[in-house]
Order: sequence, then C-alpha cells, then structure tokens
Amino acid sequence: MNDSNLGEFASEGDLAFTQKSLYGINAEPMYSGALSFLRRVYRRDLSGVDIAVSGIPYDLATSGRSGTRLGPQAIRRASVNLAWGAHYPSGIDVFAKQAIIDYGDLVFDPGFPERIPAAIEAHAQKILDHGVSMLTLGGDHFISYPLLRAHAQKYGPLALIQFDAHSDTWAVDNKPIDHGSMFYQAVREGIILPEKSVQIGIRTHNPDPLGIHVIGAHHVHSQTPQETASLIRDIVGDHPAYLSFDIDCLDPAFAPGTGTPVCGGLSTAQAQMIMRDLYDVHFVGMDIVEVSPPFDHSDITALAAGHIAFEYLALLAAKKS
Ligand SMILES: [Mn+2]
Repeated sequence: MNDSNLGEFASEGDLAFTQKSLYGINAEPMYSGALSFLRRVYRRDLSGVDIAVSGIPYDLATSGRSGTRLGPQAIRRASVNLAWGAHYPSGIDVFAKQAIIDYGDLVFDPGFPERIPAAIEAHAQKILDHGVSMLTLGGDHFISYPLLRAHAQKYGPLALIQFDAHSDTWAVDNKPIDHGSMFYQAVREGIILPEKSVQIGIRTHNPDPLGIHVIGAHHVHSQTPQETASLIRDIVGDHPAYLSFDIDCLDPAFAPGTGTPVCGGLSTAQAQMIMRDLYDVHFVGMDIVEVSPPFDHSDITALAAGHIAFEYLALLAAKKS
C-alpha cells in the first residue's frame, strides 16, 4: 500500500487500467472504476499470464428466453464485490501467485451466426497456444462446445464436470447451433469421455445420457456436499477435466436470472461447498454460462456466478501455494 489519504483504497482508482502488477488483491470502491472481472488488469498481452478471463456475449443458440449476451458485463460488475479480500474460509489469496487478467470480450458479427462457433474456437486456441488457461464468462451454454474443441486439441479427450439442470445431450444429428445438444456432439466427436464425465444437479429427463454419469439434484439434496464431491472425484480421477457451470444448476430462488429455470435445484451454498471439495481434480479450464441479467433481481444470479468462478480460482491457487 502506498502513502495517501485514500485510506483502505490506497490507489488512484481504475485499477483495471492503472495497476501495473498482475499479482495481488486490487481493492477499490465497488461502486466506481472500470469493472473488470475481480478488478484484474484489462489487457490482451498474454505474456507472463497464468489465467485469462474472457467474455463471450453470445446468446443466439438459446432455445427459450434469451439475454445471456449481457452475462459477461453483469458477472464482471458483480464480481468486484469479491475482489477486495482473500477466499473464505480457506484464507487463500487467490491473486498472490496466479497472474490473472481480464482479456475482455470476444467480438463477433451476429449477422453471420454460422461463423461464430469457429470464431469462439479460434479465440480459445489463441489463448491456449500461449500456455494460458481460460476462465470464460457466457453467453449461452453452446459456447462450451467450441471451447471444449479447443481444449481437447491441447489436452486430448477430456473429463467434463457439468453443473446443470439439463443434460444438453439431447440427440440431434444435423449439428444445430443450439444450447441443448452440444454435449451430444462433443461425445460423438470424442472430445469428452463419457465414462470420465459427470453431470451434477440434473432435473430434466433425458432417456439416453450417453454413458455420462448423472448426479441428479435430488441425489445432491439427499447427501452432504462432501459426499457429492467425493463421487465426482471418483468418476473423474486424475484425468484432465473441464468444468462447465450452467448457472441454472442453482434453484431459481438462487439464480432467477437465467433462460431455462427449473425448480428443485442446488443452493449457491451447496454448489460452493461441492466446489471446495474438488481440490485434487486436474482442471484445465472452466466456463460459467447462462446468466441472463434481464431476468435477474438485485444481481443475485450474477453474484452467484462470480462466487462460483472465485471458488474455481481458489482451487487453482491452493495447488500453487
Ligand atoms: Mn442448463
């Protein structure tokens, strides 16, 4: 902290632009300044970076009510509430040893929707080719498909850990760009391994889960978060794993701002506690999707997304300490 009359906020503000170091907690009034994700520095230069957070404001694959194109903005805005301190209850400073940047958003032309999947995949390849891992803010859940393709090119076929109310493995063979069948495509292409993959919080029927393990929401409710996490860890083992968190995994009481809400879901606390017990999973990337701010109230959903992403960063930080 430097000498100033600014007290707790000993900086000139707008740390997303003015902070030179990529490390350390960036404390700034939550009501002011450039609202980067967790107050990280905004930049495109990937040198010396461990994790790049980027937004993909895409919702053209949505089947129900839309609005997730506004998700990245809302998650960033809510995330600044978490930027000022260490992770609770671990006490880990998420930013002490991890250089995390806000890479900004992927820009694409919505007038050419057929080009967008390849644009998302190229965006991910560029970041991954620099040896930087990704935390991606959606956008609707379709974005996970091109992201998985890029990650599988780097790491090989992946274990998928999918928090969701819906399987998104409904069989459609003509490869539509929609957010309910992309994991069917991913299994068929061999970029995720069903026997190493698990869906948590499911509460919609799918007659054929394609061999992916399913821990339904009712199952999560009937056991402790630690027991759920243990099941996940047993399934995934030490295989490289990609985490895809659809915010509609949470109950509409905890995540009203989403396109396809289903009652009976997890609480934010359950999801946080399950996440905290995934300490030995070999994560290679994460996305958090389906936050639709027009249906949100008091930023509940966006804040939940920020918290879940922060849990993920704390898991990675714990491995570095
Ligand atoms: Mn879903």
